[in-house]
Amino acid sequence: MAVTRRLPAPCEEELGRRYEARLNPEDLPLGAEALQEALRSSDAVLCTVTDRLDGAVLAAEPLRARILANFGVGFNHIDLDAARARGLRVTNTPDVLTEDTADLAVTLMLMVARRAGEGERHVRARAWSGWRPTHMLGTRISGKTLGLVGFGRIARAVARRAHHGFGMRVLFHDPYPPPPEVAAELGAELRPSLEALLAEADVVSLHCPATPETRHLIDAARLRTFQPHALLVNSARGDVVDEPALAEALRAGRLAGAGLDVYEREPRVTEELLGMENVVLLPHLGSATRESRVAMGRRAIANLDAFFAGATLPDAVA
Ligand code: 8YV
Repeated sequence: MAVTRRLPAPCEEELGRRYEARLNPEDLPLGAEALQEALRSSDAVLCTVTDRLDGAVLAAEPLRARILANFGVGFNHIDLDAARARGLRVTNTPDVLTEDTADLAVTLMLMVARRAGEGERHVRARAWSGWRPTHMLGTRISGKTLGLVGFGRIARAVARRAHHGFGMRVLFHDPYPPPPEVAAELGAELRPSLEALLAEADVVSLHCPATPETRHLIDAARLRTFQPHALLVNSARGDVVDEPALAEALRAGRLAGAGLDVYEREPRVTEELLGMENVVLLPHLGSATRESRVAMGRRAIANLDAFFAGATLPDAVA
């Protein structure tokens, strides 16, 4: 079994006990050649978001691997059609990271609204001259309107926090909405059109998967429908936002700020975004708690165990 990145120690220990695991102690991301070598020499590959498993990589010959157990819920870095065509099963790790990723989305929302990144930089630069009534005024979050794009597990966990914790009005848009009672329990109202949701929200938080349909869902035209005081939070995937269009909209004052955990070309962050005080930039930390990361490893191992036992895969995506 090839494990493409370092995992939390309890997961590597568990893998070592049960499998002949080839670990990556240097923890450098694998390029196309190294991924192909893993596919040629291992029965299983435990991969992550930094592995670009596209059609060309999955064309590796002779292919020994039979399963890609992804460490993470998102799998847009894996070409599922190519995997299926090569007889590869693919699994992910849903549920175990939901609460922590929702917390991170709320962290971004609060940081942008209350100018927390800017304030921290100010103090660390030793520029703070003292309290004053007009210093670094942000925006109140309590009671405002939150628009959720996508209403899956993580969005619902954000809705719960926003509605029950901050008394926010919660709107959502999802092409596959849940039964009305699920939304009602979270105080969330469906908006059948994305544009209507964007126009009404004080904060827009993205929670849709990255698919060909959602690529640049937030583009220049849709950014024009935001209210000028609105904030955008992205803890989903960078591809969902047209990054240059976002920078342009921020520069033009068509929205007031953004909190980003994910980017179009990770780990690259554009100079333009890096230079903006009203943008909070985090390094893809959504699920980065010890608890989530250990649970994600265990979930990936549970899928591998099921595969090699010939049992039904708990989290099959292909
Ligand atoms: C992971 C994530 O850290 O699960 C996901 O989809 O974005 C993050 O929680 C990352 O994908 C690890 O592969």
